[in-house]
Amino acid sequence: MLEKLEQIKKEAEAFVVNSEEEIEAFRIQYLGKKGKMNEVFAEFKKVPNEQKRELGKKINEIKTFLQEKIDRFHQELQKQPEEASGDDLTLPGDPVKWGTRHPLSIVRREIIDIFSRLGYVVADGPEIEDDHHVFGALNFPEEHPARDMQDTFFIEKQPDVLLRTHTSSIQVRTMEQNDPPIRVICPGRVFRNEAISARAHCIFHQIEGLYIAKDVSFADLKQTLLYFAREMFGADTQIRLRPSYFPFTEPSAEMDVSCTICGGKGCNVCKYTGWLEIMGCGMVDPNVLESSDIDPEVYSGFAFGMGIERIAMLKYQVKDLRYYFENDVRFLAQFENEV
Ligand code: 2NL
Repeated sequence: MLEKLEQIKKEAEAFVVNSEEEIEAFRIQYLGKKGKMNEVFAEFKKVPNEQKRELGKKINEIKTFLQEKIDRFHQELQKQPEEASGDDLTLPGDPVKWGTRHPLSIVRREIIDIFSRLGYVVADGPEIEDDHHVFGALNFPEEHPARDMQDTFFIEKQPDVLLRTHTSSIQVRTMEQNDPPIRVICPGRVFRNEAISARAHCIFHQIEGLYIAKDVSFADLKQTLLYFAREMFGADTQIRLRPSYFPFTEPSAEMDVSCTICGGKGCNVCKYTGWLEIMGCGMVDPNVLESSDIDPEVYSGFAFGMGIERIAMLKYQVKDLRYYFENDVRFLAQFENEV
């Protein structure tokens, strides 16, 4: 009998309930008229008198245990719904930390903003191109070294499939699809077969502009670029144009801005020249207009191009191109306060 009582206690200890009905079922099973405790009590009556004292004590102990267990079940059940609604579901969630804009994105957006104030619209094009849009339509001679596997990533030679080496291919597509006046700004990723170092990378970003209309002159080019330089680097910025060469422009020039660090006095950033080279530009070569079916006798235009990495290097004093592509948050997090 003692064993039976121990068994009842063990069973009851392991019992779990989830509702009032289950508590009542528990009570009936153990303390009900036909319950386990009454079975024990019936047997108790037959027990010899000398054992009654000890057994009676045990029976009372288990009864109390069962009753307490039922009381605890009731308490716990009442507590549960309260606990669930104890969380205030209207509280704001844990804040997610915002990422930061990449310096190249910041600078690209700034350049686009400046030119959109002059009426330029953004144009886009494919990164995988053909010889015609990257070289042929841009007056590159047949034997030009850029057309070589050594300088350009070819996916296929015949027919030619290659990664664009400059964003000028976007402008060629724009000229093929639109009649002048054309006023576009073309940002994009470009690819060149170069050994990676602090100053060169096989992937970089350019932004080019193209303006074609009637009577566009070199003076228009110069004033447009002066406006850009002053918006980008500050109202005191000076510019200078040096003669240069590109296959797609004639005449061509490099544009320098007065050093953004020393203001032109000379420092180690401008190598004590007072000037920083920031872009190439020129009047669109008549051959280029003709290739895209634009009559050079009626229309003229200018174009310019710059490397976004270079502008961002000057703006933020980034000393190594590789930082732009490594995704190191210690570098990226420094642009937290930029938009
Ligand atoms: C540079 C120089 C330049 C252009 C890009 C261009 C495009 C067409 C026609 C004529 Cl469709 N020109 N683009 C012109 C001069 C310079 O970029 O140093 N870029 C990083």
